[in-house]
Amino acid sequence: MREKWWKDSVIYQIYIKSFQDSNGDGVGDIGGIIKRIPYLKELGVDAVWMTPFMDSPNVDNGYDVRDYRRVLEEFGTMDDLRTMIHLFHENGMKVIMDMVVNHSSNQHRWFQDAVRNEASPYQNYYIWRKGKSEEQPPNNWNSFFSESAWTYVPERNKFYLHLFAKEQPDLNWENESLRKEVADIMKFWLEEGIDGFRMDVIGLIGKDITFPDGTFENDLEMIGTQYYSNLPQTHQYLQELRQRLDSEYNNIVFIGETTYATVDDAYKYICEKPELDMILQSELMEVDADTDKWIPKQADLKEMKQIITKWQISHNGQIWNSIFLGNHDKPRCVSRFGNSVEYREKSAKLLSTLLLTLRGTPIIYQGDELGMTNGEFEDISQFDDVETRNFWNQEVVEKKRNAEAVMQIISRVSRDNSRTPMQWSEEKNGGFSTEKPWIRMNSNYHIINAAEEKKDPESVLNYYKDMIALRKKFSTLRTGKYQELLPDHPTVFSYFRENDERRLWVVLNMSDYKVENISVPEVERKKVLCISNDSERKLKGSLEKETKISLSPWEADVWQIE
Ligand code: TEU
Ligand code: CA
Repeated sequence: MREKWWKDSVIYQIYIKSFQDSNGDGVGDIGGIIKRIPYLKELGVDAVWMTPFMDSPNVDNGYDVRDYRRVLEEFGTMDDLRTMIHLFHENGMKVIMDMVVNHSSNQHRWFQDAVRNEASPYQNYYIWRKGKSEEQPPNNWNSFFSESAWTYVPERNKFYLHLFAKEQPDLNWENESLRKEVADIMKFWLEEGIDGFRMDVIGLIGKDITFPDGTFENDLEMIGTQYYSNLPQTHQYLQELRQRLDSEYNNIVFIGETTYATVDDAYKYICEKPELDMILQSELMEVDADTDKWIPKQADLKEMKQIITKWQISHNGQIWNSIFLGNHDKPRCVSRFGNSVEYREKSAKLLSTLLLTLRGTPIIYQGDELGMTNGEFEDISQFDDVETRNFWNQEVVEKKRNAEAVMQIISRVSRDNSRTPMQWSEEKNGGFSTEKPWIRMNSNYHIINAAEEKKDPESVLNYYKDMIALRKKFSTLRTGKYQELLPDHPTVFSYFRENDERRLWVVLNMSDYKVENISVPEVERKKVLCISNDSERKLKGSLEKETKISLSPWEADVWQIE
């Protein structure tokens, strides 16, 4: 019987490059993580997910792997990693690693060999097709990073497929040897003590190998998505992979990133046959984008509530959710869904309440527990991210679009917003590094930083600690049933969580305005406050027979119904 420890866990996501530098080169590393294990233990998280640490030329910060069995030198050695895993385990935390196997780096020896040598056994590790001509790729698919999804290689007189940057050629999962190789790589890391995997864009591994042209009507965001998103063959590949590993390692977690997955896709991944234990679905993360992420719009709270509720209850609550409000690919949640100017702390605490009172496994992105805000970028040269730079080149350099307008968009939606260094203290470079960080540091580290927040009982950090502790105390918050109240309210998010032990009422005012006359459910029963981000509310502490309450701007309360 599998233990399913992740159902009771809070996961913390570490973006290694920006977490903590230990050797003064301005880049976060494994030594830095080791230094901060006590911080993570005090926060109360149960597991960490580390973004990729395998050898890489870093075109996409580790999401382009050059050697799947080596640690990136910049981050440390294999021995450092072993020490780190050991220390996490000693402190009662699990270690989940990012496995990037939809594609490799173009500098991987497999790809290098495939390019050079026609008879290479690695030829078939990648996806090659003849084009209509040297300039005309096999079909009209676009990559996620603003280019065509095909790049021509003169040596082979063929194009290879890459759904991301051209330096990230897609691996050919049709090939049995490749599939076995992937299982072996994963076994290699399991032998090192890894407790599970976050499988990068795993929903894209199966492709329609007839490679039809995409059509605007049936594709999402980019041309071609219908022919490679969450296809039946992907489910088969995952079942096979799982079978290869489960007999030896039956206590590991598989978290799959499945862009564009619907609840029905999720059901197949999680509930039918052993494939994934939870998915990372992108629907909520697209709520403030128009047809694609580069056309931002105001997030509609009602739509947000609908999306969350749908995922909480669909298929009779059988789909185990991962809950997250941001990650290294998204802007900071407080800048995006809260009010990072007038109500930064209060709205960050509200978002913490939301994250940690939903059903599923919450994932905290590093720095959100401090209420960190979006980066401060003024010039394209300050951006590092390949996606952002490609978009800039396409729009400003090639299409001659107005630079200021494009700058405005990228400073709002660029992935670099959440990749600025962790703000540990008010010391030089926020205590992240003794030397200049690899990416521009937020100047607000003098106010927003872990050392200051640790001392302040009312800080965002201490609120996160309390929320995590509450979740640990009440199984109701982890696995209890979810039921939404007030679905039509324009700014208030309100729901019950319930199991045999207790019923909790969560109520969140996601706006800058006070709201009056919110109906209190179950008027006859007394309600005791478990946690709140509102100082006046905390003074009162309970509701006796009130039928209505008013909520202050960004107020978040969790009540236990007696
Ligand atoms: O991201 C996958 C993904 O779907 C991206 O398109 C994501 O939506 C985009 O970055 C948002 O702008 C994963 C990783 O999380 C990301 O860091 C990698 O760049 C990408 O895969 C390729 O490996
Ligand atoms: Ca370093």
